[in-house]
Amino acid sequence: RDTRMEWFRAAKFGMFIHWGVYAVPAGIYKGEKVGKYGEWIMSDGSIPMAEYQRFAKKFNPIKYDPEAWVKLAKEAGMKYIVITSKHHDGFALFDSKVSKWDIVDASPYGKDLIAPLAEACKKHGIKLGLYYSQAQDWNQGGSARGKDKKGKWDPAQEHDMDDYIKNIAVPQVKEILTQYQPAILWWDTPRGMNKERAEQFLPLLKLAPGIIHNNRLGGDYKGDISTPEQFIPGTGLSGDWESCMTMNNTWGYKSYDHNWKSTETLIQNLVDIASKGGNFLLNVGPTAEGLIPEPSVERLKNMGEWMKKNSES
Ligand code: JFZ
Repeated sequence: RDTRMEWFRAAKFGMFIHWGVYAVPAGIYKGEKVGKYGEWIMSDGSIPMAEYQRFAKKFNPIKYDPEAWVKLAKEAGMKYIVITSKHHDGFALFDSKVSKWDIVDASPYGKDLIAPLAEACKKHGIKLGLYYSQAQDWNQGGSARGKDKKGKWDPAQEHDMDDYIKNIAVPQVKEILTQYQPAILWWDTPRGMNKERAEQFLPLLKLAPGIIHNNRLGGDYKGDISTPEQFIPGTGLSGDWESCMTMNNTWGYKSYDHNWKSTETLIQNLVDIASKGGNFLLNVGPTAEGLIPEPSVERLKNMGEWMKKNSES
């Protein structure tokens, strides 16, 4: 009997965390509001590498309290957390030995952000998943899109993708799998991937026994779960699935996005998804100081209260 998916099927509800250097500009570049998603600001604003990298010098999340985040997730009734260990800007929230574009070498904070979260998760019985952008890496030679899907926007980005896969992405996936033993590897996005590139990642998964991975690796690999994004599928979706969704309009923190979904809507989404056999991965976008925005905290607490009330006999 394959028991690997059991915890995931029972979980129903998880916390997605989009966090990184993009929380510094928080959606604003040169005084202008840029793009749809906060974490896409470098691409949407065609920000040159050298300039974007300066934001890291202001990424100093001294208010980061991973145990408080885990407790909040638990209070909301969530059973797992998936955090961006590296998003498309390539910045690693962990101490990578193969790159200086990480929290330890490029920020004033200087400490691994994933390690203490992994520890807090373990302590409180919450599963930890890691999001890793394997194909897009706008600062280290992975694929890129840029405004109007034109590709790279800074000559400094010219770099062989196979070289990037071999020397950055594969070693970093090895690092996160061995160091944190995550329960989920959440690939994103398959842009520029092919079978040959995807196949360099697959054998690494055995480094974290029992790991579940999603369908965004590329090279036609389907993974263990499909990932409808920002919508709830109808009935009849086969296989394991997880709907991920923002609480306002952005994944990564934006200072001016106040378009919050109501607690009622969020509860309805959770019930709708759970009744159809899926999981709900609900996003928070912490600030550069390391705080989950108050409207998100409030909604998560309210969801938890609703669940508690409705599970009493
Ligand atoms: C990706 C990222 O580009 C985005 O920043 C965020 O992390 C999100 C969770 O995932 O965006 C996608 C990926 C897949 C689809 C749409 C947006 N899709 O399948 O429709």
